[in-house]
Amino acid sequence: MEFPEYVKSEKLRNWVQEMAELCKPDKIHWCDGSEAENKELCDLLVETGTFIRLNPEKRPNSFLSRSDPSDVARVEDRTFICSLAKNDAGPTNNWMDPKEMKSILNGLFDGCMRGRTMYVIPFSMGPLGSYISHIGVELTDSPYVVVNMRIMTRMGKAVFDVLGEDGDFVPCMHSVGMPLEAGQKDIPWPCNKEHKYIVHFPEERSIWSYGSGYGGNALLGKKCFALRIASNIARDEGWLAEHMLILGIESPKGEKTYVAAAFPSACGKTNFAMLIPPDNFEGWKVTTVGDDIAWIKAGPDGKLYAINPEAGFFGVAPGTSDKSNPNAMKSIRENSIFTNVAQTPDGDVWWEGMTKTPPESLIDWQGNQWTPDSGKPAAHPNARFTAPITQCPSVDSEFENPNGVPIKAFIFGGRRSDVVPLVYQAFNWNYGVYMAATMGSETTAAAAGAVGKVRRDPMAMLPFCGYHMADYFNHWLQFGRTLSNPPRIFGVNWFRKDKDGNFIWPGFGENMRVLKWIVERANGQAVSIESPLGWVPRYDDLDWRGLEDFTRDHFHAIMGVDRETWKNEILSHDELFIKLYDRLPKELIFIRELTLSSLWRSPEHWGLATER
Ligand code: TSX
Ligand code: MN
Repeated sequence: MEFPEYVKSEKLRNWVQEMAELCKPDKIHWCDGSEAENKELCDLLVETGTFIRLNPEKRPNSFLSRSDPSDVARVEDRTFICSLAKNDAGPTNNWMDPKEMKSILNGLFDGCMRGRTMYVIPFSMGPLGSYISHIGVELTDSPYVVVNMRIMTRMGKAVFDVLGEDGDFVPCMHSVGMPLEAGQKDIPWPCNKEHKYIVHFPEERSIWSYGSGYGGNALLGKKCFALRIASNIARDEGWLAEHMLILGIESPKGEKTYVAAAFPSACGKTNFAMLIPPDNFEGWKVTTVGDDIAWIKAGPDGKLYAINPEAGFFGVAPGTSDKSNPNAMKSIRENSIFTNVAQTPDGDVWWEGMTKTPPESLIDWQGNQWTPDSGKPAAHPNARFTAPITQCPSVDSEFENPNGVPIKAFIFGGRRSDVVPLVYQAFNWNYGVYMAATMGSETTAAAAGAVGKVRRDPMAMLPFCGYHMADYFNHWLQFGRTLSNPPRIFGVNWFRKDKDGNFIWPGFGENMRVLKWIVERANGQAVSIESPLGWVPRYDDLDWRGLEDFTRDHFHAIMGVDRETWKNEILSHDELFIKLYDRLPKELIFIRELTLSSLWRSPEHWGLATER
């Protein structure tokens, strides 16, 4: 087998050779990440029908892709953590014995790339050469994956220089699981309808994915590496790999503060990462470091520093509009890939929520003619855009800084129509970990199952933690003990409703008012009072310029902490705790008891508490 001379790593050479012998591709293509290579692959994808070139006048250098209707989302029930010991994966992950799984995978991958090209994708998660970054190499038979990985990661030849002769990398095996027999014609979206496996070997730090070409199942740098495998590395090495956006807030005085925030799905995480402050907030600016994943390490000065391991957005398209997120709309004006959105007659894209009135006719995500009275969505609810972060108007100046950005606060938030107040600050790190561990979100129509039921999603990591969730809580607690000045931890809820079922809080850009208080609290500037849940602002502690309609009564409706309701909320935390009982840190049990005991302080008396 021939190797490019710039590939010096024996470990990499041996692995590629071994995998090629297993998968038996017709050809091997070493990706260099160049413009020319990308053009060639996009042309190829257009030729084979995987890509439709969008109107270059409307959407330059952009493409539409329609997946197989059976391959439209991450497959959680086919996702496995194959640790040596079953209980190291914990009760919230699927597990299989690694030996048994390897034998299944060896069977499936044997000859799986016949008739296809195997692409070798070298990529860095995080700025090239940063002490926080890690390298991966994905082998795939999908050129769609290659061009998406080029946007989502730092991909290309330069990665081999960082890897050198004996650098470490995470091997990521991927196949769509549809070999081409001699003479068999390829189809636009090859995948395997019978067998899908998204497999992680945490001790070996490797990933095997079979049967799907979609999103997190196939772009292995994202959820598989940057969260499931990285969470294992982070636990062993004493840092954090989190499902968090990172944003910067600049005050009129030019002070810059960075925060990281975790939200479960359907809470508008990408919108928050690209927030535009209201007009009255002159001089305040929000900048975007990342919208999905944060890798966070203590720096030499004892502060926490975060990088975004990704280089692109893989965002949910439906609901994204010039109203909900102008920065996202500008990020996808060109050089973008759209998957499972609808196509307009003039060769552009459309999805539900992009405009108030839908176009009169469209081609829907399955390639069929569509009109507004078709009675079904034109875009798949999980349709996505892939776009480079650097195209975002609010991209932070330090996005490429290999040292990361200093994190002053963590924010956790779910979608709760009741119970949880607009904003509150944990008393200390351990209380914050409790708040984050018990975070819940109400299911929306977009997710499977009953609508409006609270689902616990600790730190928004339930589908992404690559080991026992209780060990993960313990890692958070232990991590806090190592910090002399840990970031402050906040809870938020944009989704509280009144008795008539209307959202009380206007949300979106107005969230800047909450963010401002959070930043000032984290910097020791704003005051608050004590509530049973933590420190909370009074009405006058928030900046209401331009939102005078939002009265004290509204504020009390959205900040209220009803004793009975909260008692039931805390009792309901048991369900999660019992599930994790065998490794649950005792701190969380104690804090649960202490919070229950504090609820007996009357809300009427909070206002008398001393400002702090
Ligand atoms: O993203 C959202 N954010 C965060 C923005 C920075 N969404 C969309 C969630 C679905 C992904 C929100 N939806 C937010 C929010 O803060 N708040 C709401 C609820 C809401 C919806 C509509 C209105 C107000 C609140 N008002 C009108 O439609 C006029
Ligand atoms: Mn995510």
